[in-house]
Amino acid sequence: MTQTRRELLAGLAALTAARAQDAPAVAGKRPLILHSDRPEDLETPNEDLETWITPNDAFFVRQHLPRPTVDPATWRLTVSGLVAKPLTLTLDDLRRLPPQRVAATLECTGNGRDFYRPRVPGIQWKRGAIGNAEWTGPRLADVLQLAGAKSDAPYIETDGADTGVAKTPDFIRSMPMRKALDASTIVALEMNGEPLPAIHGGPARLIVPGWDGTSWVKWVVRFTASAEPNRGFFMNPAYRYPKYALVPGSPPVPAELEVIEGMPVKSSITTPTDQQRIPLAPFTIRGFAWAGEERIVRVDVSTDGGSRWAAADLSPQDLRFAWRLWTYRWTPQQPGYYTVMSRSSDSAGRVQPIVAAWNPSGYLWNSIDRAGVIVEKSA
Ligand SMILES: Nc1nc2c(c(=O)[nH]1)N[C@H]1C(S)=C(S)[C@@H](COP(=O)(O)O)O[C@H]1N2
Ligand SMILES: [Mo]
Repeated sequence: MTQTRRELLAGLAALTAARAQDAPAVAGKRPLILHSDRPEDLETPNEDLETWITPNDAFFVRQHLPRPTVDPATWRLTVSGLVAKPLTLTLDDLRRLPPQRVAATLECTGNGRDFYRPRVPGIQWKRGAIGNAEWTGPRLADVLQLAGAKSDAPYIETDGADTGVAKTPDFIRSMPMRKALDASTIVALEMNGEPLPAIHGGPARLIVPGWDGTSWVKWVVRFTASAEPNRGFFMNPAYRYPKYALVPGSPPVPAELEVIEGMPVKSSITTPTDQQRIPLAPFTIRGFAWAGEERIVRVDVSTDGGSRWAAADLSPQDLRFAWRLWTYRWTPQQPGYYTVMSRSSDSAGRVQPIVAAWNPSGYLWNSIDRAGVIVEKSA
């Protein structure tokens, strides 16, 4: 008997899925949600966001330009600008500085863009352009001090080894000296106890705890102490957010946009996934919550579309800059359709909003999260 067209297609789909499992699309990564493979833009699926440390092979990836190949042996870092003596450092020079370990969540500014209405162009990230890791390396303050950077120089500019291609300019960022000198701002050489993977900026990248991922420059090759912020594309107009809420769908007003720094309070539901079917039995709802430079102080969960709320259990880590996992034990009383929601609150009194402020680039999505669940009578 000949195969029907539908059987044939199903067979092909199964084969493709099996191949995807055999050979992850990107070396060193388990299969992730692939938004682009050149340059790699990979999103972490919900099931890999349920451990406090996100494993390196499951950590999301975002880059704007072709990934540079950097040989740690010949890699050099220059420190220039408003400094007493400009310097060129090797990896060993950095290793000689006191190592600082920082647990911090890295989130892409565009995480959750897929949820904005009206839709916004750009990578349609859902919940997974985020991860939490332990980063180790010298303090940026110590690196700058080697060169005698003037602490009254207002800005530090950082360039990575990637370079501009076609219409995409070089990736350069700058940040105020106040954040550069913070003891938690480091030049990471390690991620979760391993040498920093090349795809995450190895051999060295910036860790700017609590700030959006764009500040976390990968493959750093130059720090310049400067009097002015960098004015390149990745500081202006990219990665800016309106100073006041805009009418959804309206065009950006460039003069009324500002640089994004600390991240807002948010939580995400990782279990259940939207429209999941579960049996009528006790069930653990799971997720993560974080608050940029603040701490998460509570997460509330609703299983009835936001009518009644109850506190979730938080993971023990209560650290600035790092996320907290939360769980909520739920015993649905009868079969039916439920809307599960999560809402976090932080140490600055911020509470996750019902409506995230729409903005032309789809940044900083932080609406109260939700998932629809179908509870079925057990067989
Ligand atoms: N040199 C360089 N650094 C970069 C980027 C880049 O394109 N080039 N992308 C930034 C952005 S927007 C994000 S969200 C994070 C992502 O880090 P990851 O790929 O390690 O997850 O890196 C940042 N650092
Ligand atoms: Mo990003």
